[in-house]
Amino acid sequence: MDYKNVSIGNSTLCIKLHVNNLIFNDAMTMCESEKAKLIVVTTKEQIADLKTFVGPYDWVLLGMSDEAVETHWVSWTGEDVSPYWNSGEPNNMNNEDCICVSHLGPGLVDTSCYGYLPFLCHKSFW
Ligand SMILES: [Ca+2]
Ligand SMILES: [Ca+2]
Repeated sequence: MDYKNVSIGNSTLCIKLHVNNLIFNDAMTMCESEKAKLIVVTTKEQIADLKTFVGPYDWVLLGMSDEAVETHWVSWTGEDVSPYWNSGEPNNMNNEDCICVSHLGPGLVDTSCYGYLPFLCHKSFW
């Protein structure tokens, strides 16, 4: 799969799903090698569209973390974010500091930054 323009929430984003699983830091490096970044989505509507796009792939990594300050979620640009979470999340189980979409519910879940997962790159003009 290559980059495609996909309707996500109110925007059209140029995105690509990688299914060669990587940990968070390596996923970001892979996106950067394609002049992209891990995607940042936070609203229920954006998340619903993203789930449709990833189809059967689950636990897909996004570009946000609370690694620097626990419970303070920021995007890779350093911007504060308030993601729409699944019920019971984020639960920081075993120190989960990254975020993925999961088909378990309508929102996002926190997950380990060291798990090997599929991930979504977003190409834009930064
Ligand atoms: Ca955490
Ligand atoms: Ca969690």
